[in-house]
Amino acid sequence: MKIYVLTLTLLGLAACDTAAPTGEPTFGALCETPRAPLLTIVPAGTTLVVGTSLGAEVVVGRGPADALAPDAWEDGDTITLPAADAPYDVALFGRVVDPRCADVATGTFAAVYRVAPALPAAPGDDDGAVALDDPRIVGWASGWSRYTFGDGVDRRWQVPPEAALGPAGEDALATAVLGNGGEVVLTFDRPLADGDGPDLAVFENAIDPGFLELARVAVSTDGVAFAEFDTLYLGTTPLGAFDTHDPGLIEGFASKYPVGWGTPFDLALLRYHPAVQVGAVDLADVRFVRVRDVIGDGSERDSFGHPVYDPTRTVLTGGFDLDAIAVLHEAP
Ligand SMILES: [Ca+2]
Ligand SMILES: [Ca+2]
Repeated sequence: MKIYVLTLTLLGLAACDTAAPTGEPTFGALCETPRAPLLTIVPAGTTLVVGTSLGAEVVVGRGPADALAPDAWEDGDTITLPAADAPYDVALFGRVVDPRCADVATGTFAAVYRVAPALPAAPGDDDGAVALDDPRIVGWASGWSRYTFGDGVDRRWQVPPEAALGPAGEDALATAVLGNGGEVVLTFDRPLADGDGPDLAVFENAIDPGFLELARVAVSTDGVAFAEFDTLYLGTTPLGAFDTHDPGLIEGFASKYPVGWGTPFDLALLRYHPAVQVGAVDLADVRFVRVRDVIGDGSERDSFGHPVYDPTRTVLTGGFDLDAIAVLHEAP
């Protein structure tokens, strides 16, 4: 039985709705709308598993980008995106066929994937990187509600994360230092909302295109339930503390780009997240954005189950260094 790997990292929200301590799971969880990792762009050759938290039987299908239904339903829960003709857009679908769900209305997963020969590696590679003076920016994070720094943070950097508030800049030292495994939650004057294209952009302080540290980004309406963006990491080699990343191996993490360029995030990619599906996170009313440093020793996994490597183990300004979070769409 294939169980979609993302479910291993859900926030406990699905868990409370999924199973009694013993015995059969509830039908509501068993028959949930299936999903696959959703990213702005995926490389050709990617294999997607469409599944549910509890591994209900799923069929999948594909069609043209404007299709409302698949050309045909295919057995199995897996789709591999072919390399031929990339770049291209394709619509993928999935639905639960488990007979125990026959009497339960379940939703259909439907998403358009942008398939490229390879992931973009630099701003300007058709990747949607957001410049710090991008005219689409309508605001910046203005407050914070939580800051828990990890290890590897020198005492001088153990200060409230005020440096991450307001506009991004070119000063690589004006950042909130998260430390290894640390996290910060920022707040905004007005809620963010899902509009056309990216809705927020996260800026780090990398002074060199590969001198990146990775973080996971999640959003919340109430500051309690968070929906975390899917991630893809294609590197296979552990990185020492002063090694550099290849940005072309990274998608869905902050940060992919050097100082002055923000990594875009589209709230629409979270529409099948269980926290959104049950209404705990409202994509038209996002009030909190969480940025959490990735422990880069390979112990953490991306949404596809790959180990994630990040410079390990960094000190002084260890971990992700958050410069700013830009708002591209806010609630009316
Ligand atoms: Ca959007
Ligand atoms: Ca890290």
